[in-house]
Amino acid sequence: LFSAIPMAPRDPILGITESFNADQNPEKINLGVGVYYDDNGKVPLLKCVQQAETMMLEKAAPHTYLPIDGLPAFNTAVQKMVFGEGCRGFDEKRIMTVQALGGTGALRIGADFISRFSASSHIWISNPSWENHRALFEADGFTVHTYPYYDGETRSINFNGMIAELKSMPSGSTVLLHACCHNPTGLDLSDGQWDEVIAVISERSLIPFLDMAYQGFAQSLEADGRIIRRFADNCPYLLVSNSYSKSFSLYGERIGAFSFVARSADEATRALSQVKRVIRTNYSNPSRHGAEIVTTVLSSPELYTMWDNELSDMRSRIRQMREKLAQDLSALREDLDFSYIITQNGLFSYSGLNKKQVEQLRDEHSIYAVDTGRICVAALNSGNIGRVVKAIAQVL
Ligand code: PLP
Ligand code: TYF
Repeated sequence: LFSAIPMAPRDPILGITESFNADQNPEKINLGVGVYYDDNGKVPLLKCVQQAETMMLEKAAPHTYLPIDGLPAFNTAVQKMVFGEGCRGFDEKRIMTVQALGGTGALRIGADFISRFSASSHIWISNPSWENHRALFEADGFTVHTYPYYDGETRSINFNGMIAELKSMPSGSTVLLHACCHNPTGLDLSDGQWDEVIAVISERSLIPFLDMAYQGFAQSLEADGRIIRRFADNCPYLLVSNSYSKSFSLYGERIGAFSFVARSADEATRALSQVKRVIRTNYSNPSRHGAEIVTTVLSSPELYTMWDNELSDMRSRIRQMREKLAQDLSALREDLDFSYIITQNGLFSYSGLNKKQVEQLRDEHSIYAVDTGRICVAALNSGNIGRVVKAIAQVL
C-alpha cells in the first residue's frame, strides 16, 4: 500500500510558516499566512468570545452530539447575518444553512453536493484565487477553469476579461466568486460591476458559489454581506460558504457555514436532505464549541455590539497599516506609486513583489511572503513595519 506513494507537494502557504518557524533570526517576520494579528503581533482572543465562553462554562452543559446539520440556533442566526433580515427567500423557505467546519468545510460540503447532483462538473475560479479552491474542487472530480481577474500591468481588475469569460461558460457551470476582500489580490468589484456579473450569471443560467471568508473586513458586517442578498434576490440558485475563523478570531475551532438558495421550499427541503447525507458520510456531525460561541454572541445584543466594535477595530488597524506602508514606501521610493495598497480590502495586499524579490526578502531580511508577492497586511504592526518598509524598498 505505501511503498509506491510519492511525496505530495507542500501547501504553498502553510509551507512558508514551516520555513519561518525554522528561521533562527529573532527579528524574523511572517507576512505569509492569512491571519489577523494585533499590534503586539498576537492572535487576539476577542472580548465577546471570552464573555461568551464564561457564560457557557457557567451553564456546565454536557458535550452531547449536535444534529447532522449543526446547532439549530447557530444556523438561524448565521442565515440572518449572511442574507440580511427580511430576505425574500426566508419567508418562502427557500434558504437552508448548515454548520460547517470553517469556510473550507463549507466549500467541501458545497463541492460534494454539486458533484453529486449537477449535470456539469465544470467550475470557474478567479485567476488568481485562494490556492485551496482549485485543489478542493479537483479532489471532487471537477474540471477547474479560471476567469481573468487580476491585471498585473494596471494592478486592477480585468473586468472586461472577466465578463467575456462569464459569457462564454456553458449554462449550468459553477462560478466561484469572492464575496469581499478577494484573496490574494485585495481587489473587490464595485457595486456596478457586481450588477453586471449578476446579470450575466442569471442570463446564462450559471450557478454562483459565493465564498465569504472575510465578512466585516472590507467596510462593515452589514455592507459586506449585502452582496449575498443581491445574488439571492436575482438568481434562482445560489451557494454560499462563510467562515468565522477571521472575523471571530476562532481559527482552530473550525466554525463556518454552508448555505444555499433553491427555487422553492420543496426543492430546498430535498436538497437539504442530500446535504445532510454528505455531512453524515464525512464526519457525522460538526463540533459544538465554536458554534455555541458564535450563537451566544449573535443572539445577545450587548455581545453583538461588542463584536461589531472589535471587528471594526481590526478593520481600522489594517487600514492604518495600509496607509503607513504606502506612505513610508513612497518616502523611500519616490520613483514608485504605492497608492494601490490603500485601495485594496481585507487582510492581503498583492504587493507587486516578484518571486525573486520575495526570495530576497526571505534570505536577506528573514521576512516571509507568498511567492506571488502576496503579503498579509494584518501581520504588520507598529513594531515591525519600519523594518518591512526598509526591506521592501531595498529589494524593489
Ligand atoms: N476561502 C478563502 C477565500 C480563504 O481565504 C479562506 C482562508 O483563509 C477560506 C476560504 C477558509 O477559511 P477557514 O480557515 O475558515 O477554513
Ligand atoms: O490564504 C491564507 O493564507 C489563509 C490561511 O489550509 C490558510 O487561507 C491557509 C491554508 C489553510 C487554511 C487557511
